[in-house]
Amino acid sequence: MIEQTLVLIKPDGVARGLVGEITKRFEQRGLKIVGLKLTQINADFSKKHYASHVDKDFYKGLEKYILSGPIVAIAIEGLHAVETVRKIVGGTAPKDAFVGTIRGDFAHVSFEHADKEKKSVANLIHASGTLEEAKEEVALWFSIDELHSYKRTDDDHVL
Ligand code: FUP
Repeated sequence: MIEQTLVLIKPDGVARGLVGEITKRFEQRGLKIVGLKLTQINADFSKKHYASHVDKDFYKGLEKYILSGPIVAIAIEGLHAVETVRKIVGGTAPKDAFVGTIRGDFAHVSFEHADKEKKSVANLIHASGTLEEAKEEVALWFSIDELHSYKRTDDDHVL
């Protein structure tokens, strides 16, 4: 039941100075950061990460958005981590994301508005959607020696 999943704080989250606030939300829930880095990706890497979206109409805008600045990549570990992280992140379109989620608390843009502006929806975060995707994405973004195993002092209380 202990899973690892990938979170990306997208360029808008980094540019808005939300790295600490966003990271805090995973840590306070008892989830463990096992990998962390600030990185700027290129178009080839974006196409690997978004392989399932490359042929979609919105991909061009999505690539422009994801290449627009540095990204914080975080590998997160915990019980049911994939599902728990997605709940903390909230729905894809910030307009519809529940208040209390990251997207619901720090953004409100809709797909309609983004489409009209010919932009990608700036939704702050990426989080793996399934366990299979999480395994692939953690392996894409982190090498083995960038992932760390350690005990958190509150593990005995949280787990
Ligand atoms: P999510 O799993 O919530 O990250 O969302 P998806 O994998 O479905 O989409 C990836 C990104 O593409 C989203 F973060 C926003 C963008 N997107 C659009 O801009 N327009 C769309 O119609 C669908 C997705």
